[in-house]
Amino acid sequence: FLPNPKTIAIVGCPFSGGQPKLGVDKGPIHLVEAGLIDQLEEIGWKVHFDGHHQFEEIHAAPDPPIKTLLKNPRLVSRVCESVASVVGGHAKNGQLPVTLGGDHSLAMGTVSGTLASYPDACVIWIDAHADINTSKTTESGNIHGMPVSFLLGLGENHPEFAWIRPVLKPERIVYIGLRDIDAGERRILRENKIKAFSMHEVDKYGIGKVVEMALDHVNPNRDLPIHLSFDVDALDPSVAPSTGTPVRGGLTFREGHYICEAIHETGLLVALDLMEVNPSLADPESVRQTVAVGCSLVRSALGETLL
Ligand code: HAR
Ligand code: MN
Ligand code: MN
Ligand code: MN
Repeated sequence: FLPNPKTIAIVGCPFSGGQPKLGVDKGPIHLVEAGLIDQLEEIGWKVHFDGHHQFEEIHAAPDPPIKTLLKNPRLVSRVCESVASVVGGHAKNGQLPVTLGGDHSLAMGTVSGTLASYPDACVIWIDAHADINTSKTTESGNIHGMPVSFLLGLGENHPEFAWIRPVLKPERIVYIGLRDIDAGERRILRENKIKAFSMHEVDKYGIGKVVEMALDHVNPNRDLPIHLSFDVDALDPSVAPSTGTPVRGGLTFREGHYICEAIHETGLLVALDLMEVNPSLADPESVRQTVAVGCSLVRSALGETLL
C-alpha cells in the first residue's frame, strides 16, 4: 500500500487526559530521546518527525464530567480529533504513521485517521484490557478504557464526541493479550461477536498460532490494510513495568515481538500505535527497560529481523 521511498511519520502525542496518572504524557519524549528515529533509519526507513504534537493550544476548561462520570471528555475528544487529522493526513500522503502515546484514548484519533484513508483496514489491538467500555458500563470514567466502543459506535451518542464516525466494524477488530476485562466489557464483546485471544489462548495455542488465527479472522485473504494498536501493558509487568495499569500474567518479551514481526511479514501494516509507556512510574532501570522494549517493538513491526 505504501509508496517508495518508504516513509514513517512519527506522531508524538504527549497526552494523559484519558486516565488519571501523571507521566504517561512523557512517554513519547522518552521513546524519541532513546533514539527511536535513528533506529528506524538504520533499518531503512525515511523518518519524518515534526516534533511532538502541541496540545497546549487545545483548551477545554471548564471540562465537567459527562453525567458526573466520563472524565475530561471535551479535552480527550478535541485532542483525538486533532490526532485523527494528523494521522489521516500522513496516511493520505502515503506515509506510515507511528503514533507514540500517551494514553490509549488517543486510539480514537489514530484509528479514525487510518480508516479515513483506508476504509477497509482492520485493527489488531494488543492489550491486557479490552478498552471497550461505554459511558454506561465504565466503572472508572477513564476514557482510555473506552476508545474501541467509540470507534464501533456502541453506547450512547455524546455531542462532545460527535466528530467520531462509527468507522470500525466488529468483525474488523481482533484482540490479543487480554486478561483484565470488566463485566460490562465481556458482555459487549459477546453481544457484538468480537474476536479476542486472551492470555488463555496464548498459553493454549502458542503465539504463532494465535497470530495466525487472529489474522484469519480480521484479514482472511491477507489483502486488507492493518492498523496495529499496541498497548505496552499487554506485556508482562516484568517486561514492561513502567505503565499505568500493569496486570500480571502478560505476554513475554518474545511473544510481544513475535506479534510485531508477524504483522510486518504480512506486508500490510499501514499504521502503528505504541501506547501507555509511563516513565514516571517505577524506578529508573525499569523505566529504561520499558522505553527500550517500546522502541524494539516498533522496530520489529517495521521490519527489524533477528537474522
Ligand atoms: N477497564 C478499566 C477501565 O475502564 C481499565 C482500563 C485500563 N487501561 C488501560 N487501557 N491501560 O488499556 O477503566
Ligand atoms: Mn508532518
Ligand atoms: Mn489500552
Ligand atoms: Mn491496557
